[in-house]
Amino acid sequence: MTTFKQQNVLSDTPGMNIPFVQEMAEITQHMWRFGWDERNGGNVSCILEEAEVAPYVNINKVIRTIKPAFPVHELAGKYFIVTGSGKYFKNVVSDPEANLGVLRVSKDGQQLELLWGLKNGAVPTSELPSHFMSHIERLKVDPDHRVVIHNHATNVIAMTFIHDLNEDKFTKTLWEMCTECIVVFPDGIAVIPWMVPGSSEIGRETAQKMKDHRAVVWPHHGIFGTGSSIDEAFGLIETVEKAAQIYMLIVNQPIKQCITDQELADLAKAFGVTPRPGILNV
Ligand code: 2HA
Ligand code: ZN
Repeated sequence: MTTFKQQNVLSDTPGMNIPFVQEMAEITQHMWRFGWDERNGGNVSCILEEAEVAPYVNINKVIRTIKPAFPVHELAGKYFIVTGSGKYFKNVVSDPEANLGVLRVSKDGQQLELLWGLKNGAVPTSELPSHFMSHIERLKVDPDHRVVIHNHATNVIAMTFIHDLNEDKFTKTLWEMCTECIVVFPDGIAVIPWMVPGSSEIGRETAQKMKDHRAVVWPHHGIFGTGSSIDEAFGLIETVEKAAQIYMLIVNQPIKQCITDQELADLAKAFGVTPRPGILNV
């Protein structure tokens, strides 16, 4: 009975009839419940097709324009749903229109055209430079790419205090923590130096890594994960975080056995994936 009532409340909430709004509301709620998005931590952006936006949002009515930190010619004409700056993931589900926005990059790449949401003058996530630059690089290597998720995955952050930040070593440790890791991220995990968040510099550094990785760790801050869908990007982060959690559980314990490099290589072969070269000693 309670569940039925709750569902009714949700579907009556403005925006929750829109499939891509509902998906964003659900994923931000999951991340908040995992403890990865305290306060206003984390941000999500997802590329939308005009054909999926048009049935729900008047694409000919620009509510207002917002100036991006830099012109984004590469994304001209593309539609996005994004989380808002300073907004709490906890609150998206009860008021998507205040916490999310649907935007189109103008034809000349100089403006963001707000089409839905970001009520009361809200603006897109402070990490939009990193998101946009990452979208640009991922689209070059993966035409199916659509989603960038940033969050403060707890054990990933913890691991950046005690583990070598060399990305091959970081990747190798994660691969060793759970059998499925090398299958989920054979391309490995990139790590950048600590930098000031929200800046174009951290955006450039992150995007540079996105040329050949789908996940980038920001030491002592969190992780960026990308994918062809919210499920893919979220699943990638979830898998990295799970491996980091195992690492944090075992790091101070005497290790009796582990997965060998040969076993990791056999695993990759069995699942038809190619591990990033130079990491396994086989
Ligand atoms: O504001 O996570 O990196 C949200 C953040 C900044
Ligand atoms: Zn952050």
